[in-house]
Amino acid sequence: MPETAEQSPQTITVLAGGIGGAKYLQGVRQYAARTGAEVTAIVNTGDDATMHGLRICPDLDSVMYTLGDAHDRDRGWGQLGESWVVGSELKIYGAGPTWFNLGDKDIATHLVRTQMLDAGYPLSAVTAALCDRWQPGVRLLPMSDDRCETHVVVDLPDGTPDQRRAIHFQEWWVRYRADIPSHEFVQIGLDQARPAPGVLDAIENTDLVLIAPSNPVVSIGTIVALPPIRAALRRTSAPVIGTSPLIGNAPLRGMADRCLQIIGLESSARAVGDLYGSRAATGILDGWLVASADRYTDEQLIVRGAPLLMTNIDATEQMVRAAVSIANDVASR
Ligand code: FO1
Repeated sequence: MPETAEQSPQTITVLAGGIGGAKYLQGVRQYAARTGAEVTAIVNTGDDATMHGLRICPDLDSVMYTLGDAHDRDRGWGQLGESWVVGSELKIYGAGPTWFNLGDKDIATHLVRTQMLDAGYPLSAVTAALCDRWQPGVRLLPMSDDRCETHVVVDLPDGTPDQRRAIHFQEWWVRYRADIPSHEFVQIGLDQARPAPGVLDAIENTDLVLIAPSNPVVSIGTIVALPPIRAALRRTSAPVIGTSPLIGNAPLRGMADRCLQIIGLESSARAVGDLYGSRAATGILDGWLVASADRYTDEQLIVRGAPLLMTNIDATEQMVRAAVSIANDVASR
């Protein structure tokens, strides 16, 4: 962190999930454009799935399309001006999963990604190639080039009682809307998954690390579940400042509250702050930006309140500036 407060971070690394993370990165990019900073986004790949033989990376695509200004503003995922011809044909064939909608433009992304992966390119190289077209204006890194999918242990509605099964996160969220008895999240392959090239360097050699207001369990939780990433966050000389994904202790959209409930936590800014933990203890945070209404005090963490509604990019940039201000306080302690 620069020695004087009025200077701003020249390199910023952001841990992010999908839709909320993409909106937050629009604010980080705008802030960085004003200060000349370089931004690297480390994006969750736990939501990734293979459907109809195509490798789909929802969070990487949400970030890429949003920063490429091509995202559908209402749906939150996929592209503007989408058509659904191929998906409809698949449904007529009864080719499952029929509950997962694939847009025609989106299918082109998945075809390019799947072809490159099949040719042996790692996901990080594929992502860089896709970004050549979309020009997101930040460097996009998958958290890992290795598969590390989030599955959910549930009681299936049509199964015999107490017959627990693990289903893919996408089936849990898209097919069942997270509305079935759910017991646990499991990241398949977590122990073998290595951080993608550049990820640890982006955490350890930067002026500032920001944790986006993404789902704390299945997005940020998945990224920091990789032991080398968690260790790098605890080791970096950069301040690590998180922004709460809750307002009034509830998420705007998505299923953060449902996910917190499943791991036995209440839906509150304090519970998420405790989940991430302070670096003064065994966690990853130096500072925690929460919605004004959710403010609380913590002995080991600088907790500040601010408006957290990302109504537009300027509002989001103000959130980023609030996080930078906490980082300056941390650095000058
Ligand atoms: N979300 C849905 O609610 N319904 C869908 O049919 C759906 C399809 C889909 C296809 C590609 C993609 O990248 C994302 C898609 N999503 C869909 C959103 C996705 O489930 C979420 O973006 C994340 O995985 C959770 O944040």
